[in-house]
Amino acid sequence: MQTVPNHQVDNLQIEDDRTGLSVECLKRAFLDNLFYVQGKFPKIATKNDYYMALAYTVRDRLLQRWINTAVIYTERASRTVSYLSAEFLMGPHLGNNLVNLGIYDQVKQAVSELGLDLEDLLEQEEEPGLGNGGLGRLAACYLDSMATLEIPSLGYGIRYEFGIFDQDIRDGWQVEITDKWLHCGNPWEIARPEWEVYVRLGGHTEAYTDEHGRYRVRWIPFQVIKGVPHDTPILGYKTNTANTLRLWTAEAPESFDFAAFNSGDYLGAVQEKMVSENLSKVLYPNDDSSQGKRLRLAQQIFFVSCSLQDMIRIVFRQNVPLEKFHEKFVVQLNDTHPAIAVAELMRLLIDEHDMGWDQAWQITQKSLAYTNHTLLPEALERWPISLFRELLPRHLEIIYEINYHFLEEVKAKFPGDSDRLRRMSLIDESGEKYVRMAHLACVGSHSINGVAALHTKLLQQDVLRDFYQMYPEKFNNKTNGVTPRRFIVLSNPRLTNLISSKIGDNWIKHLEDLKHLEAFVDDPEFCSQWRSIKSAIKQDLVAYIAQQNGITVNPDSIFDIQAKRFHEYKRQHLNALHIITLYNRIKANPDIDITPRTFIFGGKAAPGYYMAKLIIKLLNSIGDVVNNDPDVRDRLKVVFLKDYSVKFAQRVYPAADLSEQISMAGKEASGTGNMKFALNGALTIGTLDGANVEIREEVGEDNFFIFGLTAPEVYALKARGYRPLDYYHSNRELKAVIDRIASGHFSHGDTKLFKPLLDSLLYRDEYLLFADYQAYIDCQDRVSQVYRDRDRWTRMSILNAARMGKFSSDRSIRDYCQDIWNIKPVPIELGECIQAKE
Ligand code: Z57
Repeated sequence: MQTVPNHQVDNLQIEDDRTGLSVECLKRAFLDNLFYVQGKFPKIATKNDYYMALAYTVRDRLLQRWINTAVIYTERASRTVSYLSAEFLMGPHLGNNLVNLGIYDQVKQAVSELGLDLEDLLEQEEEPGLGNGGLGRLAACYLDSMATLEIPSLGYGIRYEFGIFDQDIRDGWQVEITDKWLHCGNPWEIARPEWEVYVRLGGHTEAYTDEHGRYRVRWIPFQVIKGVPHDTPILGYKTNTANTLRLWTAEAPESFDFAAFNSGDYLGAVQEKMVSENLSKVLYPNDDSSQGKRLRLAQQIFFVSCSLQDMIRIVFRQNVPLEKFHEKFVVQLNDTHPAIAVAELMRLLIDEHDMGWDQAWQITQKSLAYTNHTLLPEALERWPISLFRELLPRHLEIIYEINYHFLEEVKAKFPGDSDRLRRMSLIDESGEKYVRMAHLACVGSHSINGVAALHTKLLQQDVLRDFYQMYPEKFNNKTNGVTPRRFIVLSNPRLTNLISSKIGDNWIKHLEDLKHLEAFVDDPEFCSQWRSIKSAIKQDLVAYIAQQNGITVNPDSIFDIQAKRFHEYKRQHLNALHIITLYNRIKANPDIDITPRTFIFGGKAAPGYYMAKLIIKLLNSIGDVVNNDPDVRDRLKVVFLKDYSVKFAQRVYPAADLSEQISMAGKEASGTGNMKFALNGALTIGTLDGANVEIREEVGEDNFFIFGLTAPEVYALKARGYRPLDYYHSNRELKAVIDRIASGHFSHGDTKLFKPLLDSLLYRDEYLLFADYQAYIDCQDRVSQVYRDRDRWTRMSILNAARMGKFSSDRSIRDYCQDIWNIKPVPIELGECIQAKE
């Protein structure tokens, strides 16, 4: 191991020390950071010290780009996207920044010359799990693409102290453990206390007349919370752009403490501080469902108000008149979680900046745009009026006034249609009164988009039908996409190198170029390289599973993977029915010729979602029996990989042969895991749901395993009256599967354990597992057949990857820029405006 180099004998400039990209320079900077930041030298440094030293070395190389970007945006007062999201599921930063800076190989060499392994150091990073699943990860992919396309943008959200819980599996059950992602410090963020803002909560309002004789409202809050921004640079791929992710932490304002301190109530002041800090304490762990908790509403107004105030500060600093707010910023609302922005922007413009209602309303509508991510009724946010009044009395008044004007508009367009008024009102008055956040978002925005073609169509026909009839011009589709930088270049270097060796590396920024791979689909040499890469990656996962789960897996078996949040509509239990079907076939005929399969599951269940947790228990219980039954002879293995995360996902996607996308049609808004699997050469078995429809269109129906009812067929069946018991009685294999579970075969004879799950299937089956069962089994039998034809499978795998160009998040962001944001790239030149040294 080398020692710290002597600075005197080296003639590097300080700038080079902080920005240089040569291996020599990187080594020096690394040791320098180890010494001066971590206070360690190689002999006593831990792995984490090395990780931190490397992270700071990389951060130093980002800062010049970051500062340059900020200066140029400020000088030009560039039009900017504000992406408001309660979740940003970023994944580890280090590897991604190495890829985007284009210094992965140099750094690998630099650390290896110091006797270290880069993969080892990357493994050290605790990822910021500040999101639940698809919605939060989409926000992260979009930040990557905006930076890569040189689009000025700010991501705004909450810096949760505890992100999504860590998942452990004990006795087959999910157990939640608090996520302490900050406990070793976070080298990627910089706190900006100088830009703190204050957010009010509770209290009451008072009307008064101002000096111009105008009616005004004063809000006397019960509580004030301070928001402190923490900034993380978001680097584009091989550009000089470094945008910002700005996350807010909640603190108690000092002035409040002081009052209490002076009165001698020191502990009371500390108490107050703790109450305030609660606001950014923890991420709500529900994906696709809303709980209606008070603290959650407080989190929403907190980050929305902080962010809008921050934007107004920027507008003033850049000498843009507030009347032109909508020219400087476009604010994209990631679902309804930030929909309170409609009322908050109105309040800021009217109450705090003296603007009139009509002008404020124009600016608000022109600035805001709303993305819907769900068709599930339980995910549509509604807040009880009583809670709203208690926490946000002024916002409730504003919402009532918006509603008044809005309903007048509806009356004018649809005279005499009182039922329509009742359906469209911002207030649900059918029982206890609620504020409907999706309605607020629709009314207050100039654009409403769904996240896949089918989803947008269903929004227009069903969930938001009245709004589509009222404002057809606001509706548009923006099919989701994923970033190829993280989800193939970083996570699958072997495939990346093979692809680039054939078609160059333009595809990394222009994913449609992957289509040039089609020219090699009949090249036996290429096909065999493709196959051996997949096989090597599967081998890596085999080793991981052996070490993690103690299960021996056959690397030649089909790696059949379902990795996503647990939810009944996603139907992980349909997958379970297939496993048991194969198991029953083996039990009935142990010598049956079966294509070996490894069923791999990953994903978390919301802690309060009993049925989802029971499904996890079922999968683990099936694994315990199937994996150890001598009759099975290792032809089937069931593996539950605990604590699925972005970091882990990067390992899983490249290893898949088969991607399970089997939601009930009409329920999955888009899905994005489906895209990541296919991009890495997995074939999909899926329903015609969400973006599956478009993936199949792109890869060709011969290269996609489709099954099951379509969305219209689902509605028709439910309308006719669906009777799951009929399927149970008439389908011999299905009955045997259900009876096998009911018999206690997977629960040590306990016939009660899975009864709630079985009852819900037999007597309700809301997500039509029984109706789709036979089609699914038949389709899986076809998969097993095709897999036996190695060459055919490889060909299909290559064509899948080659035809995924559409699903780059770069394409999605270009579409947002064109149709909604009206924003053009602002290229950043390095060097001229800011030097690292005076
Ligand atoms: C979430 O992850 C999604 C929707 C929601 O309403 C909430 Br809350 C969380 C997901 C959808 O379920 C996926 O289908 C979609 O691909 C993803 O959002 C990104 O749009």
